Amino acid sequence: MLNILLTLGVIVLFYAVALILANIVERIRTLRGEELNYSRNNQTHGKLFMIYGLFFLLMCAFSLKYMEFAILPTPASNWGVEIDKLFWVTCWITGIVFVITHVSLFYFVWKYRGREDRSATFFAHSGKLELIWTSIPALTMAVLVVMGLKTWFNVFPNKKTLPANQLTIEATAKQFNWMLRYPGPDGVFGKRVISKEFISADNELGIDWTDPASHDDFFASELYMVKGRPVHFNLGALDVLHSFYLPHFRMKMDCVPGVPTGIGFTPTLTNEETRELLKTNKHWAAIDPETNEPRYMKFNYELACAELCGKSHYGMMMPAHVVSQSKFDEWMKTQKPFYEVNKDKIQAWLAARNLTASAPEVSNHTSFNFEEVMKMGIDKDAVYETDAIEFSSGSSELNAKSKATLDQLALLLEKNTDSKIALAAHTDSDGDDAKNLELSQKRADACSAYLLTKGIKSDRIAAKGFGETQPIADNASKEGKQKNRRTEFDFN
Ligand SMILES: [Cu+2]
Repeated sequence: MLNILLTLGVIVLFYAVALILANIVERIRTLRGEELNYSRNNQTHGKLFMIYGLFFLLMCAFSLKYMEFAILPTPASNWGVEIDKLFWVTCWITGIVFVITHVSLFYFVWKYRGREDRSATFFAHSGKLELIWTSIPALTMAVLVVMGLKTWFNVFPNKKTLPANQLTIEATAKQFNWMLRYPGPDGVFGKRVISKEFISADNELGIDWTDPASHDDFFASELYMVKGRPVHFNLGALDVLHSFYLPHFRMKMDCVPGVPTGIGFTPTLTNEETRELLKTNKHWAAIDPETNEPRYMKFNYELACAELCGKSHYGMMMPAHVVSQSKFDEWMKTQKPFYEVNKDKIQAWLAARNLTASAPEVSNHTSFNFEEVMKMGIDKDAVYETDAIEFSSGSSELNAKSKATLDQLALLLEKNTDSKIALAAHTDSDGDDAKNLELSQKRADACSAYLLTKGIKSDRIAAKGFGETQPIADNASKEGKQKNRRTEFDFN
């Protein structure tokens, strides 16, 4: 700080001395009776101006290079890549215009300086000139706007169908933190009731504890997402405007009290991968005196609030992590459902209102976990569900992930030679009933055909499509639909 003040002081003094010297020279000339030579003066000033212009442009280039480390690293989301492309196209266009206009500005000051032997041309109007300086910026703007709109429609698609394996997280902002609610293992959020009855200091979101889906919902103190798995945030705010901001993913959306908003993307880089990228960044590669390690070792993504929402606005920072599905599952296991932690309080609250928390339905449906089944053996009473056998909309073609799951089933059948498998494919209620039935049959058949290629005898496989006839959740909600699109199998 002192250094900067000293440097500034020296510059000011230097300027003052130059001014005084110039004044003295001028006075001496007047005393000597020399006439002021405006032409020569203007020429000197014009040249000085050009030198200054060059210095200015060089300083711009230098500061750009000097501050390069502060530019955000490679975007960690699919849309981030597109948004960065737009950003850089805009920077290049404006940068080129900046250089052209500034070079011309400083050059013209010298070229058109006042000279005694020439006078300025005057014209009031030129249609051609106006056409040029209107159409070029208009065209450039049109190109930028069209490119921007294209990206916008990608980021906010008007699509009803969601990716089958999408992770949905609810983020509610308040002064001054984020409440991140995960739907728990069932993938369904407990309902919320916005009424005085339900909302209290203990239940700020007004979660309806009579809804069994709420019993496994948990609040996370740090944001966890899965690499390569689409994530969607349902956004809200309790008090004032906030803004959900994930700079490393180039994602930002307002949180408005009373108006639900949302944003979604697919994380593409784990924290570990971004740390790797930051190794070459001079700020992040520098040793942190507190830990004696390079700073990048401690790097995490950030969730921040981008709306100046009050005096502790800056405190709305939360670490964010992108991890593999297996690490995410491990983390999920460490999270305690809010209902479990506060069971006594909630039970008392329910009892005071003569309400009961309806018990989760007893079901023999269980989600398929290959390692577990390998270890524990096949449960012949259970119906296994999996979303790892997935098909793109309207298709019955197996992708690599689905084949990998079927490979696991083939292994289990090889191991349990006395078992048979019954495969059942289900769809949600979107589209024509008969077509859904036909499609689900084709999908079940595709699974069975694949198992045949793995050497499983056809008399051990049964495959049936049920279309939309056997929903296990409400088709009115996206989450419900996602649960209904499933493949089930049981061993007998
Ligand atoms: Cu805020």
